[in-house]
Amino acid sequence: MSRVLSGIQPSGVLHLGNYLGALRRWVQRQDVDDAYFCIVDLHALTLDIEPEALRSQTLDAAASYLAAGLDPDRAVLFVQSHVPEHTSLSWLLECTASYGELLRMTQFKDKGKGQASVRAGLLTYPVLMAADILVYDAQRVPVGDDQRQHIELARNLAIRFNGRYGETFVVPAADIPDVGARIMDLQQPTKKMSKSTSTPQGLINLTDSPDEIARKVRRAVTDTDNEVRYDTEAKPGISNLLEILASATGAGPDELADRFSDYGSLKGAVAEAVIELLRPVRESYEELSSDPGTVRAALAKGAEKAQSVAGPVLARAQDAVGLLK
Ligand code: ATP
Ligand code: LTN
Repeated sequence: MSRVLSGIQPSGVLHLGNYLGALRRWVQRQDVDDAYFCIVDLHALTLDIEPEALRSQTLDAAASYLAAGLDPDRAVLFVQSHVPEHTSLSWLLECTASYGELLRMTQFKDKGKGQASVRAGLLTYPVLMAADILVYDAQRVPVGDDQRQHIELARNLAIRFNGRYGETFVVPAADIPDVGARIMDLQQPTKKMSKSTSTPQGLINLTDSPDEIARKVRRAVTDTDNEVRYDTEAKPGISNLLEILASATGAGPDELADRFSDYGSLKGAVAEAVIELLRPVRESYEELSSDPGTVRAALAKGAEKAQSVAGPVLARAQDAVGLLK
């Protein structure tokens, strides 16, 4: 069994990209791997967020985890801030990372752009992410394509720390799917679908009704030549729809392109596939959102288990750098 860890920020309602790039694959992992999945609430503080929104979105994200099929008896489900070992380790890793390498992170450049004041946490965010991973000795990290650079940093920090202080950390590897790793915004198909930057029309949320899904897909931005072809450079909107359909059905995007002769029929098929894919998730989410006790109980159990693993790893790292016991 290999140890896997991943997380999603409670920065908004979870969307189709989170589901296809992360959640759905986590569910497949929980029986074959020793799986740890957290809600990374501390990461959501890197951008401005109302305290009440953070609290409720954290609980909602946990309900989405369960609704997607994660099972607290088969995977460890928890909230990042409930396990303070993450932030303790993060400091040791901040003293391992260099300022220059953090400045080079593309997500820092993108999210910091245009802001009058950039939080220091936005710069050190990938170090906290490295701590999330390393504090569980995780071997694999199932994520979408946008996290590739962050996982590379986690690897580099583990290798550098091990080189300086002796073998301490497992060096993790990214696990990125071939299809569905980068679902694009329906209104701006050259940008990824994102909780914090997409407009409501550009996003398909896990909580959207079938009608909302159909409307958003129908209005998705395409191009004017009406030829269904998978070409992400020349036809980003159509390619995104093909990618979504491929991810939902298991067929390849090129093969699917041959089956449609116009945009209308492609959009109809995409809407139907997404509605059916998300139907059980939304129904289960609705039940769970009226039952916060079940969600909180799952998180409490997860935090206890997570801490029992993270504690000894943190102690190992503290000992390695020379903190007095
Ligand atoms: P934010 O906008 O707050 O950064 P996000 O929507 O980009 O949020 P994250 O919480 O950063 O989502 O990511 C959680 C997981 O979902 C990560 O594994 C990430 O790679 C994956 N993911 C996010 N957006 C997409 C997408 N558009 N396509 C595929 N995977 C995605
Ligand atoms: N940075 C990630 C979220 C994240 C994460 C992690 C993912 C925080 N810690 C640990 C995998 C493993 C993001 O913005 N998607």
